[in-house]
Amino acid sequence: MRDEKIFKDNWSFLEKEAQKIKKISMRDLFLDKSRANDFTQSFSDITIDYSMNRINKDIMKALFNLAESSDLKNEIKKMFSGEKINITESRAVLHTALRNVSNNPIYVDGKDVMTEINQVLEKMKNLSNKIIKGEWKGFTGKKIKNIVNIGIGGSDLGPKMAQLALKKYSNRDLNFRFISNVDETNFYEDVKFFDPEETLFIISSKTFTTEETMANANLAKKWILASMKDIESIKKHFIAVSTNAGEVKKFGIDPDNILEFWDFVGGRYSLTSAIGFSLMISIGYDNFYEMLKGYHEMDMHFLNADFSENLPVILALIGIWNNNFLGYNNIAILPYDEYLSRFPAYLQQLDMESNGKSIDKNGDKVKLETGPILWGEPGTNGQHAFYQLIHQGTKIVPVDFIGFRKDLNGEKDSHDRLISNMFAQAEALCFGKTFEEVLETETKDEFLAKHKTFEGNRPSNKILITELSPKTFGELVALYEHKIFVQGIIWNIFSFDQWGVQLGKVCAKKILKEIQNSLELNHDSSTNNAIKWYKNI
Ligand code: G6Q
Repeated sequence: MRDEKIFKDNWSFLEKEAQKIKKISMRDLFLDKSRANDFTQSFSDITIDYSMNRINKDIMKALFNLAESSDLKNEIKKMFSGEKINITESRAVLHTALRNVSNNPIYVDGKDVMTEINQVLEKMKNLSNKIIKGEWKGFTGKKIKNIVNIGIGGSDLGPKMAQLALKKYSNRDLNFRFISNVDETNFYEDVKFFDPEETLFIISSKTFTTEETMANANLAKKWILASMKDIESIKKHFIAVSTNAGEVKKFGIDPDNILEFWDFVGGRYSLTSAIGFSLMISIGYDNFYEMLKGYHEMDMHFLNADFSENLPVILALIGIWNNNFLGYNNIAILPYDEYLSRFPAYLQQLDMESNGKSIDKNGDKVKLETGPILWGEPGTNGQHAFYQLIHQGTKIVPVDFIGFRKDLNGEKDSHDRLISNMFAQAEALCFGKTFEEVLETETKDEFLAKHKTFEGNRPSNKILITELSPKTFGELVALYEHKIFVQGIIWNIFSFDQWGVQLGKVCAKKILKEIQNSLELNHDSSTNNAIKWYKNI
Protein backbone atom coordinates (compact mmCIF):
# COMPACT_ATOMS: atom_id res chain seq x y z
CA MET A 1 0.00 0.00 0.00
CA ARG A 2 1.14 3.53 -0.72
CA ASP A 3 1.73 5.56 2.42
CA GLU A 4 0.31 8.91 1.36
CA LYS A 5 1.33 10.67 4.56
CA ILE A 6 5.03 9.78 4.26
CA PHE A 7 4.86 10.45 0.51
CA LYS A 8 3.44 13.95 1.03
CA ASP A 9 5.88 14.80 3.83
CA ASN A 10 8.82 13.90 1.62
CA TRP A 11 7.30 15.68 -1.36
CA SER A 12 6.95 18.92 0.63
CA PHE A 13 10.47 18.55 1.97
CA LEU A 14 11.80 18.14 -1.57
CA GLU A 15 9.88 21.20 -2.78
CA LYS A 16 11.61 23.29 -0.14
CA GLU A 17 15.01 21.75 -0.86
CA ALA A 18 14.60 22.56 -4.55
CA GLN A 19 14.26 26.26 -3.76
CA LYS A 20 17.34 26.14 -1.54
CA ILE A 21 19.61 24.22 -3.87
CA LYS A 22 18.73 26.39 -6.86
CA LYS A 23 20.72 29.11 -5.09
CA ILE A 24 23.83 26.95 -4.73
CA SER A 25 26.11 26.55 -7.72
CA MET A 26 27.45 23.23 -8.95
CA ARG A 27 30.92 24.71 -8.48
CA ASP A 28 30.22 25.01 -4.77
CA LEU A 29 28.69 21.57 -4.55
CA PHE A 30 31.81 20.07 -6.14
CA LEU A 31 34.03 21.60 -3.46
CA ASP A 32 33.22 18.38 -1.64
CA LYS A 33 35.90 16.14 -3.15
CA SER A 34 33.98 12.95 -2.48
CA ARG A 35 30.93 14.14 -4.44
CA ALA A 36 31.53 12.11 -7.60
CA ASN A 37 32.10 8.93 -5.61
CA ASP A 38 29.09 9.59 -3.38
CA PHE A 39 26.79 9.86 -6.37
CA THR A 40 28.10 7.09 -8.59
CA GLN A 41 26.68 3.60 -8.69
CA SER A 42 27.73 0.57 -10.73
CA PHE A 43 26.20 -2.73 -11.58
CA SER A 44 27.65 -5.32 -13.93
CA ASP A 45 28.97 -3.46 -17.00
CA ILE A 46 27.20 -0.16 -16.32
CA THR A 47 28.24 2.76 -14.14
CA ILE A 48 26.04 5.79 -13.60
CA ASP A 49 27.63 9.00 -12.36
CA TYR A 50 24.75 11.26 -11.37
CA SER A 51 26.83 13.72 -9.36
CA MET A 52 26.34 16.51 -11.93
CA ASN A 53 22.71 16.93 -10.90
CA ARG A 54 21.63 19.59 -8.43
CA ILE A 55 21.28 17.15 -5.56
CA ASN A 56 22.70 16.51 -2.11
CA LYS A 57 22.51 13.56 0.27
CA ASP A 58 19.34 14.80 2.03
CA ILE A 59 17.59 15.19 -1.30
CA MET A 60 18.55 11.69 -2.36
CA LYS A 61 17.33 10.31 0.97
CA ALA A 62 13.96 11.98 0.55
CA LEU A 63 13.72 10.73 -3.04
CA PHE A 64 14.36 7.17 -1.84
CA ASN A 65 11.61 7.75 0.75
CA LEU A 66 9.25 8.72 -2.08
CA ALA A 67 9.99 5.38 -3.74
CA GLU A 68 9.49 3.44 -0.49
CA SER A 69 6.25 5.19 0.36
CA SER A 70 4.92 4.50 -3.16
CA ASP A 71 5.17 0.79 -2.27
CA LEU A 72 7.64 0.36 -5.09
CA LYS A 73 9.20 -2.86 -3.77
CA ASN A 74 5.85 -4.57 -3.76
CA GLU A 75 4.85 -3.16 -7.16
CA ILE A 76 8.06 -4.52 -8.70
CA LYS A 77 7.31 -7.96 -7.26
CA LYS A 78 3.78 -7.81 -8.64
CA MET A 79 5.06 -7.13 -12.15
CA PHE A 80 7.65 -9.92 -12.07
CA SER A 81 5.20 -12.46 -10.67
CA GLY A 82 2.64 -11.97 -13.44
CA GLU A 83 -0.06 -10.08 -11.54
CA LYS A 84 -2.43 -8.20 -13.86
CA ILE A 85 -1.02 -4.75 -13.13
CA ASN A 86 -2.13 -3.36 -16.52
CA ILE A 87 -5.57 -2.69 -15.05
CA THR A 88 -7.21 -0.77 -17.91
CA GLU A 89 -6.46 -3.60 -20.33
CA SER A 90 -6.71 -6.33 -17.67
CA ARG A 91 -3.33 -7.83 -18.54
CA ALA A 92 -0.20 -9.05 -16.83
CA VAL A 93 3.01 -7.23 -17.75
CA LEU A 94 5.66 -9.85 -18.32
CA HIS A 95 8.34 -8.67 -20.70
CA THR A 96 10.72 -9.83 -17.95
CA ALA A 97 9.54 -13.43 -18.52
CA LEU A 98 10.77 -13.26 -22.13
CA ARG A 99 14.34 -13.06 -20.92
CA ASN A 100 13.95 -15.20 -17.81
CA VAL A 101 16.99 -17.30 -18.68
CA SER A 102 16.98 -18.85 -15.20
CA ASN A 103 13.66 -20.37 -16.28
CA ASN A 104 11.85 -20.34 -12.94
CA PRO A 105 8.10 -20.82 -13.50
CA ILE A 106 5.92 -17.70 -13.85
CA TYR A 107 2.17 -18.17 -13.72
CA VAL A 108 -0.59 -16.25 -15.44
CA ASP A 109 -4.11 -17.58 -14.89
CA GLY A 110 -2.62 -20.73 -13.38
CA LYS A 111 -0.44 -21.48 -16.43
CA ASP A 112 3.37 -21.37 -16.46
CA VAL A 113 4.15 -18.96 -19.30
CA MET A 114 7.75 -20.16 -19.55
CA THR A 115 6.73 -23.30 -21.46
CA GLU A 116 5.38 -21.36 -24.45
CA ILE A 117 8.09 -18.70 -24.24
CA ASN A 118 10.77 -21.39 -24.52
CA GLN A 119 8.92 -23.12 -27.38
CA VAL A 120 8.76 -19.92 -29.41
CA LEU A 121 12.42 -19.18 -28.69
CA GLU A 122 13.32 -22.66 -29.96
CA LYS A 123 11.23 -22.11 -33.09
CA MET A 124 12.92 -18.74 -33.67
CA LYS A 125 16.29 -20.45 -33.29
CA ASN A 126 15.48 -23.14 -35.89
CA LEU A 127 13.94 -20.74 -38.39
CA SER A 128 16.72 -18.16 -38.06
CA ASN A 129 19.39 -20.86 -38.47
CA LYS A 130 17.71 -22.08 -41.65
CA ILE A 131 17.65 -18.56 -43.07
CA ILE A 132 21.22 -17.74 -42.04
CA LYS A 133 22.57 -21.01 -43.48
CA GLY A 134 20.70 -20.43 -46.74
CA GLU A 135 18.55 -23.56 -46.24
CA TRP A 136 15.37 -21.51 -46.41
CA LYS A 137 14.74 -21.10 -50.12
CA GLY A 138 12.35 -18.73 -51.86
CA PHE A 139 9.54 -20.04 -54.07
CA THR A 140 11.80 -20.31 -57.12
CA GLY A 141 14.57 -22.01 -55.15
CA LYS A 142 16.79 -18.96 -54.62
CA LYS A 143 18.48 -18.25 -51.29
CA ILE A 144 17.03 -15.46 -49.16
CA LYS A 145 19.25 -12.38 -49.18
CA ASN A 146 16.87 -9.65 -48.02
CA ILE A 147 14.94 -9.51 -44.77
CA VAL A 148 12.18 -6.90 -44.58
CA ASN A 149 10.42 -6.34 -41.26
CA ILE A 150 7.00 -4.73 -41.69
CA GLY A 151 5.58 -3.33 -38.47
CA ILE A 152 5.01 -0.03 -36.70
CA GLY A 153 5.45 1.47 -33.22
CA GLY A 154 6.50 -1.26 -30.82
CA SER A 155 6.69 -3.73 -33.71
CA ASP A 156 9.25 -1.58 -35.52
CA LEU A 157 11.21 0.80 -33.31
CA GLY A 158 12.83 -1.90 -31.17
CA PRO A 159 13.95 -4.24 -33.97
CA LYS A 160 15.15 -1.34 -36.11
CA MET A 161 17.07 0.31 -33.27
CA ALA A 162 18.60 -2.99 -32.11
CA GLN A 163 19.61 -4.17 -35.58
CA LEU A 164 21.61 -0.98 -35.94
CA ALA A 165 22.94 -1.04 -32.37
CA LEU A 166 24.29 -4.58 -32.80
CA LYS A 167 25.39 -4.26 -36.41
CA LYS A 168 28.95 -5.08 -35.42
CA TYR A 169 27.72 -8.57 -34.50
CA SER A 170 25.51 -8.97 -37.55
CA ASN A 171 25.51 -11.21 -40.58
CA ARG A 172 26.71 -8.94 -43.39
CA ASP A 173 25.55 -11.33 -46.13
CA LEU A 174 21.94 -10.36 -45.53
CA ASN A 175 20.26 -7.00 -46.16
CA PHE A 176 17.81 -5.70 -43.58
CA ARG A 177 15.04 -3.16 -44.08
CA PHE A 178 12.31 -1.92 -41.76
CA ILE A 179 9.07 -0.62 -43.19
CA SER A 180 6.68 1.17 -40.89
CA ASN A 181 5.18 4.28 -42.41
CA VAL A 182 1.95 3.89 -44.39
CA ASP A 183 3.49 6.31 -46.89
CA GLU A 184 4.08 4.06 -49.92
CA THR A 185 7.46 5.75 -50.40
CA ASN A 186 8.74 3.85 -47.40
CA PHE A 187 7.90 0.56 -49.13
CA TYR A 188 9.04 1.35 -52.64
CA GLU A 189 12.27 3.11 -51.70
CA ASP A 190 13.28 0.29 -49.38
CA VAL A 191 12.49 -2.77 -51.48
CA LYS A 192 12.46 -1.65 -55.09
CA PHE A 193 16.09 -2.70 -55.73
CA PHE A 194 15.57 -6.14 -54.21
CA ASP A 195 14.84 -9.29 -56.15
CA PRO A 196 11.45 -10.53 -54.89
CA GLU A 197 12.64 -14.12 -55.29
CA GLU A 198 15.35 -13.44 -52.68
CA THR A 199 13.21 -11.43 -50.27
CA LEU A 200 11.56 -12.58 -47.05
CA PHE A 201 8.99 -10.41 -45.29
CA ILE A 202 8.42 -10.61 -41.57
CA ILE A 203 5.02 -9.14 -40.81
CA SER A 204 5.32 -8.08 -37.18
CA SER A 205 2.03 -7.14 -35.65
CA LYS A 206 0.66 -8.19 -32.30
CA THR A 207 -2.92 -7.60 -33.42
CA PHE A 208 -2.44 -8.18 -37.16
CA THR A 209 -5.04 -5.48 -37.76
CA THR A 210 -2.90 -2.32 -37.57
CA GLU A 211 -3.75 -0.14 -40.56
CA GLU A 212 -0.22 0.86 -41.59
CA THR A 213 1.20 -2.62 -41.20
CA MET A 214 -1.61 -4.33 -43.07
CA ALA A 215 -1.44 -1.78 -45.89
CA ASN A 216 2.31 -2.43 -46.24
CA ALA A 217 1.86 -6.19 -45.90
CA ASN A 218 -0.63 -6.05 -48.76
CA LEU A 219 1.81 -4.03 -50.88
CA ALA A 220 4.43 -6.69 -50.17
CA LYS A 221 2.00 -9.44 -51.14
CA LYS A 222 1.17 -7.64 -54.38
CA TRP A 223 4.88 -7.21 -55.13
CA ILE A 224 5.65 -10.90 -54.50
CA LEU A 225 2.63 -12.10 -56.51
CA ALA A 226 3.42 -9.75 -59.39
CA SER A 227 6.80 -11.43 -59.64
CA MET A 228 5.97 -15.09 -58.97
CA LYS A 229 2.33 -15.17 -60.04
CA ASP A 230 1.45 -18.03 -57.71
CA ILE A 231 -0.40 -17.73 -54.41
CA GLU A 232 1.74 -20.56 -53.03
CA SER A 233 4.75 -18.22 -53.13
CA ILE A 234 3.35 -16.43 -50.03
CA LYS A 235 4.37 -19.44 -47.96
CA LYS A 236 8.02 -19.05 -48.90
CA HIS A 237 8.24 -15.28 -48.63
CA PHE A 238 6.27 -14.38 -45.51
CA ILE A 239 6.68 -15.03 -41.80
CA ALA A 240 4.28 -13.55 -39.25
CA VAL A 241 4.93 -12.49 -35.67
CA SER A 242 1.56 -12.10 -34.01
CA THR A 243 -0.88 -13.05 -31.28
CA ASN A 244 -3.68 -13.25 -33.86
CA ALA A 245 -3.28 -16.59 -35.67
CA GLY A 246 -6.75 -16.29 -37.28
CA GLU A 247 -5.94 -13.08 -39.17
CA VAL A 248 -2.48 -14.36 -40.12
CA LYS A 249 -4.00 -17.45 -41.76
CA LYS A 250 -6.57 -15.31 -43.59
CA PHE A 251 -3.69 -13.31 -45.06
CA GLY A 252 -2.31 -16.56 -46.47
CA ILE A 253 0.74 -17.09 -44.31
CA ASP A 254 1.61 -20.72 -43.60
CA PRO A 255 0.64 -21.56 -39.97
CA ASP A 256 4.11 -23.14 -39.60
CA ASN A 257 5.56 -19.69 -40.23
CA ILE A 258 3.81 -17.96 -37.34
CA LEU A 259 5.87 -16.88 -34.35
CA GLU A 260 3.58 -16.25 -31.45
CA PHE A 261 3.64 -13.82 -28.63
CA TRP A 262 1.19 -12.96 -25.92
CA ASP A 263 -0.96 -10.15 -24.64
CA PHE A 264 1.20 -9.90 -21.51
CA VAL A 265 3.90 -8.38 -23.74
CA GLY A 266 3.27 -4.70 -24.49
CA GLY A 267 4.29 -3.54 -27.98
CA ARG A 268 7.00 -1.15 -26.81
CA TYR A 269 8.36 -3.79 -24.43
CA SER A 270 8.40 -6.57 -27.03
CA LEU A 271 11.93 -6.52 -28.45
CA THR A 272 12.89 -9.73 -26.60
CA SER A 273 9.79 -11.54 -27.90
CA ALA A 274 9.48 -12.88 -31.45
CA ILE A 275 9.16 -9.21 -32.50
CA GLY A 276 12.96 -9.37 -32.28
CA PHE A 277 13.07 -12.12 -34.92
CA SER A 278 14.70 -9.94 -37.57
CA LEU A 279 17.36 -9.11 -34.96
CA MET A 280 17.93 -12.80 -34.30
CA ILE A 281 18.46 -13.39 -38.02
CA SER A 282 20.88 -10.49 -38.06
CA ILE A 283 23.04 -11.39 -35.04
CA GLY A 284 22.32 -15.13 -34.73
CA TYR A 285 20.74 -17.06 -31.87
CA ASP A 286 23.83 -17.10 -29.63
CA ASN A 287 24.21 -13.33 -29.66
CA PHE A 288 20.44 -12.92 -29.19
CA TYR A 289 20.65 -15.19 -26.16
CA GLU A 290 23.59 -13.16 -24.78
CA MET A 291 21.35 -10.12 -25.10
CA LEU A 292 18.59 -11.89 -23.17
CA LYS A 293 21.13 -12.67 -20.44
CA GLY A 294 22.04 -8.98 -20.21
CA TYR A 295 18.38 -8.01 -19.88
CA HIS A 296 17.88 -10.70 -17.25
CA GLU A 297 20.87 -9.54 -15.22
CA MET A 298 19.43 -6.04 -15.08
CA ASP A 299 15.98 -7.46 -14.29
CA MET A 300 17.35 -9.36 -11.31
CA HIS A 301 19.30 -6.33 -10.13
CA PHE A 302 16.14 -4.24 -10.32
CA LEU A 303 14.13 -6.87 -8.45
CA ASN A 304 16.66 -7.53 -5.71
CA ALA A 305 19.03 -4.60 -5.12
CA ASP A 306 18.41 -2.06 -2.37
CA PHE A 307 17.02 1.14 -3.80
CA SER A 308 20.17 3.05 -2.84
CA GLU A 309 22.20 0.77 -5.15
CA ASN A 310 19.53 0.11 -7.75
CA LEU A 311 20.42 1.72 -11.09
CA PRO A 312 16.90 1.95 -12.58
CA VAL A 313 15.57 3.36 -9.30
CA ILE A 314 18.35 5.96 -9.07
CA LEU A 315 17.92 7.04 -12.70
CA ALA A 316 14.16 7.32 -12.17
CA LEU A 317 14.50 9.39 -9.01
CA ILE A 318 16.95 11.80 -10.63
CA GLY A 319 14.41 12.17 -13.45
CA ILE A 320 11.64 12.89 -10.96
CA TRP A 321 13.80 15.42 -9.16
CA ASN A 322 14.53 17.31 -12.38
CA ASN A 323 10.98 17.02 -13.72
CA ASN A 324 8.85 17.57 -10.65
CA PHE A 325 10.94 19.69 -8.33
CA LEU A 326 13.26 21.71 -10.53
CA GLY A 327 10.65 22.04 -13.29
CA TYR A 328 12.80 20.79 -16.18
CA ASN A 329 10.13 19.27 -18.37
CA ASN A 330 12.23 17.42 -20.91
CA ILE A 331 15.21 15.12 -21.18
CA ALA A 332 17.77 14.62 -23.92
CA ILE A 333 19.31 11.20 -24.54
CA LEU A 334 22.70 11.74 -26.16
CA PRO A 335 24.58 8.55 -26.95
CA TYR A 336 28.21 9.03 -27.94
CA ASP A 337 28.06 6.07 -30.26
CA GLU A 338 26.83 5.97 -33.82
CA TYR A 339 25.53 2.42 -33.35
CA LEU A 340 22.98 3.84 -30.89
CA SER A 341 21.68 6.45 -33.32
CA ARG A 342 18.10 5.14 -33.13
CA PHE A 343 18.20 4.64 -29.36
CA PRO A 344 16.70 8.08 -28.54
CA ALA A 345 13.80 7.43 -30.95
CA TYR A 346 13.22 4.04 -29.35
CA LEU A 347 13.26 5.52 -25.85
CA GLN A 348 10.96 8.28 -26.98
CA GLN A 349 8.19 5.75 -27.52
CA LEU A 350 9.09 3.68 -24.48
CA ASP A 351 8.95 6.66 -22.15
CA MET A 352 6.38 9.00 -23.70
CA GLU A 353 3.83 6.31 -24.52
CA SER A 354 4.23 4.78 -21.08
CA ASN A 355 4.19 7.86 -18.90
CA GLY A 356 2.50 10.51 -21.02
CA LYS A 357 -0.64 10.28 -18.87
CA SER A 358 -2.75 12.75 -16.93
CA ILE A 359 -5.25 10.51 -15.15
CA ASP A 360 -4.02 8.65 -12.08
CA LYS A 361 -4.79 5.14 -10.89
CA ASN A 362 -7.82 6.38 -8.95
CA GLY A 363 -9.29 7.92 -12.08
CA ASP A 364 -8.51 11.46 -10.93
CA LYS A 365 -6.71 14.16 -12.87
CA VAL A 366 -3.07 14.08 -11.73
CA LYS A 367 -1.87 16.96 -9.59
CA LEU A 368 1.77 16.58 -10.54
CA GLU A 369 3.82 16.58 -13.70
CA THR A 370 4.16 13.16 -15.33
CA GLY A 371 6.37 11.97 -18.18
CA PRO A 372 8.93 14.38 -19.66
CA ILE A 373 9.37 15.17 -23.35
CA LEU A 374 12.18 12.90 -24.48
CA TRP A 375 14.36 13.57 -27.47
CA GLY A 376 17.94 13.13 -28.62
CA GLU A 377 20.52 12.42 -31.27
CA PRO A 378 23.94 10.85 -31.18
CA GLY A 379 26.88 13.04 -30.19
CA THR A 380 28.96 14.69 -31.49
CA ASN A 381 26.58 15.65 -34.29
CA GLY A 382 24.29 17.42 -31.84
CA GLN A 383 27.19 19.54 -30.60
CA HIS A 384 27.23 21.27 -33.95
CA ALA A 385 23.49 21.78 -33.89
CA PHE A 386 21.12 21.96 -30.92
CA TYR A 387 23.68 22.00 -28.05
CA GLN A 388 23.62 25.80 -28.28
CA LEU A 389 20.21 25.77 -26.60
CA ILE A 390 21.30 23.22 -24.01
CA HIS A 391 24.27 25.41 -23.03
CA GLN A 392 22.83 28.90 -23.26
CA GLY A 393 19.08 28.69 -23.89
CA THR A 394 16.40 29.71 -21.40
CA LYS A 395 15.17 26.13 -21.09
CA ILE A 396 17.09 23.68 -18.97
CA VAL A 397 17.55 20.30 -20.60
CA PRO A 398 18.72 17.47 -18.34
CA VAL A 399 20.91 15.12 -20.33
CA ASP A 400 21.77 11.43 -20.23
CA PHE A 401 25.17 11.02 -21.84
CA ILE A 402 25.87 7.42 -22.84
CA GLY A 403 29.43 6.35 -23.64
CA PHE A 404 31.53 3.21 -24.03
CA ARG A 405 35.09 2.55 -22.93
CA LYS A 406 36.04 0.27 -25.79
CA ASP A 407 35.89 1.16 -29.44
CA LEU A 408 34.56 -1.57 -31.69
CA ASN A 409 36.29 -0.70 -34.92
CA GLY A 410 39.91 -0.41 -33.90
CA GLU A 411 40.24 3.33 -34.37
CA LYS A 412 41.34 4.33 -30.91
CA ASP A 413 42.16 7.92 -31.82
CA SER A 414 38.61 8.54 -33.08
CA HIS A 415 37.19 6.90 -30.01
CA ASP A 416 39.40 8.98 -27.69
CA ARG A 417 38.10 12.09 -29.42
CA LEU A 418 34.49 10.95 -29.18
CA ILE A 419 34.60 10.18 -25.46
CA SER A 420 36.60 13.34 -24.68
CA ASN A 421 33.78 15.31 -26.24
CA MET A 422 31.22 13.56 -24.09
CA PHE A 423 33.10 14.20 -20.85
CA ALA A 424 33.77 17.79 -21.91
CA GLN A 425 30.12 18.51 -22.64
CA ALA A 426 29.04 17.26 -19.22
CA GLU A 427 31.76 19.37 -17.57
CA ALA A 428 30.88 22.49 -19.56
CA LEU A 429 27.18 22.14 -18.84
CA CYS A 430 27.82 21.70 -15.16
CA PHE A 431 30.40 24.42 -14.50
CA GLY A 432 29.94 26.84 -17.38
CA LYS A 433 32.26 29.81 -17.80
CA THR A 434 31.66 33.03 -15.85
CA PHE A 435 31.66 36.54 -17.27
CA GLU A 436 34.85 37.28 -15.34
CA GLU A 437 36.55 34.20 -16.71
CA VAL A 438 35.64 35.19 -20.24
CA LEU A 439 37.05 38.69 -19.69
CA GLU A 440 40.22 37.21 -18.31
CA THR A 441 40.82 34.56 -20.95
CA GLU A 442 38.99 35.54 -24.13
CA THR A 443 38.14 39.19 -24.61
CA LYS A 444 38.19 42.55 -22.88
CA ASP A 445 35.01 43.55 -24.73
CA GLU A 446 32.24 43.37 -22.10
CA PHE A 447 29.44 43.25 -24.65
CA LEU A 448 31.00 40.23 -26.34
CA ALA A 449 31.88 38.65 -23.01
CA LYS A 450 28.19 38.56 -22.07
CA HIS A 451 27.46 36.48 -25.16
CA LYS A 452 30.36 34.17 -24.40
CA THR A 453 29.31 33.50 -20.81
CA PHE A 454 27.98 30.07 -19.82
CA GLU A 455 25.82 29.98 -16.70
CA GLY A 456 26.47 26.30 -16.02
CA ASN A 457 24.45 24.41 -13.38
CA ARG A 458 22.88 22.30 -16.13
CA PRO A 459 22.29 18.72 -15.04
CA SER A 460 23.49 15.53 -16.64
CA ASN A 461 24.03 11.84 -15.94
CA LYS A 462 26.99 9.96 -17.36
CA ILE A 463 26.04 6.39 -18.23
CA LEU A 464 29.35 4.62 -18.70
CA ILE A 465 29.45 1.16 -20.23
CA THR A 466 32.44 -1.10 -20.78
CA GLU A 467 31.69 -1.92 -24.43
CA LEU A 468 28.71 -2.22 -26.72
CA SER A 469 27.94 -5.94 -26.85
CA PRO A 470 24.68 -7.91 -27.05
CA LYS A 471 24.84 -8.39 -23.29
CA THR A 472 25.50 -4.77 -22.31
CA PHE A 473 22.90 -3.67 -24.83
CA GLY A 474 20.34 -5.84 -23.02
CA GLU A 475 21.39 -4.34 -19.69
CA LEU A 476 21.02 -0.82 -21.07
CA VAL A 477 17.54 -1.27 -22.52
CA ALA A 478 16.29 -3.01 -19.36
CA LEU A 479 17.74 -0.15 -17.30
CA TYR A 480 15.49 2.33 -19.10
CA GLU A 481 12.45 0.04 -19.15
CA HIS A 482 12.61 -0.22 -15.37
CA LYS A 483 13.39 3.44 -14.89
CA ILE A 484 10.11 4.22 -16.63
CA PHE A 485 8.28 1.68 -14.47
CA VAL A 486 9.56 3.30 -11.27
CA GLN A 487 8.46 6.75 -12.39
CA GLY A 488 4.99 5.47 -13.28
CA ILE A 489 4.65 3.97 -9.81
CA ILE A 490 5.72 7.16 -8.07
CA TRP A 491 3.38 9.28 -10.21
CA ASN A 492 0.66 6.68 -9.56
CA ILE A 493 -0.28 6.31 -13.21
CA PHE A 494 -0.75 3.28 -15.46
CA SER A 495 2.39 2.92 -17.57
CA PHE A 496 1.33 -0.04 -19.71
CA ASP A 497 -1.68 1.19 -21.64
CA GLN A 498 -1.74 3.79 -24.44
CA TRP A 499 -5.32 5.01 -24.89
CA GLY A 500 -3.97 8.32 -26.13
CA VAL A 501 -3.18 6.84 -29.54
CA GLN A 502 -6.77 5.74 -30.21
CA LEU A 503 -8.68 8.92 -31.01
CA GLY A 504 -6.55 9.87 -34.00
CA LYS A 505 -6.91 6.35 -35.44
CA VAL A 506 -10.71 6.54 -35.27
CA CYS A 507 -10.78 10.01 -36.86
CA ALA A 508 -8.45 8.83 -39.67
CA LYS A 509 -10.78 5.95 -40.55
CA LYS A 510 -13.71 8.33 -40.95
CA ILE A 511 -11.68 10.78 -43.03
CA LEU A 512 -10.34 8.01 -45.28
CA LYS A 513 -13.93 7.04 -46.12
CA GLU A 514 -14.73 10.65 -46.92
CA ILE A 515 -11.65 11.00 -49.10
CA GLN A 516 -12.39 7.85 -51.05
CA ASN A 517 -16.18 8.40 -51.43
CA SER A 518 -18.56 11.26 -52.05
CA LEU A 519 -19.79 11.86 -48.54
CA GLU A 520 -21.06 14.97 -46.85
CA LEU A 521 -18.33 16.57 -44.73
CA ASN A 522 -19.41 17.51 -41.24
CA HIS A 523 -16.13 18.27 -39.47
CA ASP A 524 -15.00 21.69 -38.34
CA SER A 525 -14.27 24.16 -41.15
CA SER A 526 -10.49 23.60 -41.01
CA THR A 527 -10.71 19.82 -41.37
CA ASN A 528 -13.39 20.16 -44.05
CA ASN A 529 -11.17 22.55 -46.00
CA ALA A 530 -8.19 20.22 -45.73
CA ILE A 531 -10.20 17.30 -47.11
CA LYS A 532 -11.55 19.46 -49.94
CA TRP A 533 -8.02 20.69 -50.72
CA TYR A 534 -6.79 17.08 -50.95
CA LYS A 535 -9.68 16.12 -53.23
CA ASN A 536 -8.90 19.23 -55.22
CA ILE A 537 -12.49 20.43 -54.89
C1 G6Q B 1 3.20 -0.04 -28.12
C2 G6Q B 1 1.95 0.26 -28.76
C3 G6Q B 1 2.04 0.45 -30.26
C4 G6Q B 1 2.00 -0.84 -31.06
C5 G6Q B 1 1.74 -0.51 -32.52
C6 G6Q B 1 1.74 -1.74 -33.41
O1 G6Q B 1 3.33 -0.29 -26.97
O2 G6Q B 1 1.03 -0.67 -28.38
O3 G6Q B 1 3.16 1.18 -30.65
O4 G6Q B 1 3.19 -1.55 -30.90
O5 G6Q B 1 0.54 0.17 -32.65
O6 G6Q B 1 0.74 -2.62 -33.02
P1 G6Q B 1 0.65 -4.06 -33.63
O7 G6Q B 1 1.89 -4.82 -33.22
O8 G6Q B 1 -0.59 -4.68 -33.08
O9 G6Q B 1 0.60 -3.93 -35.12
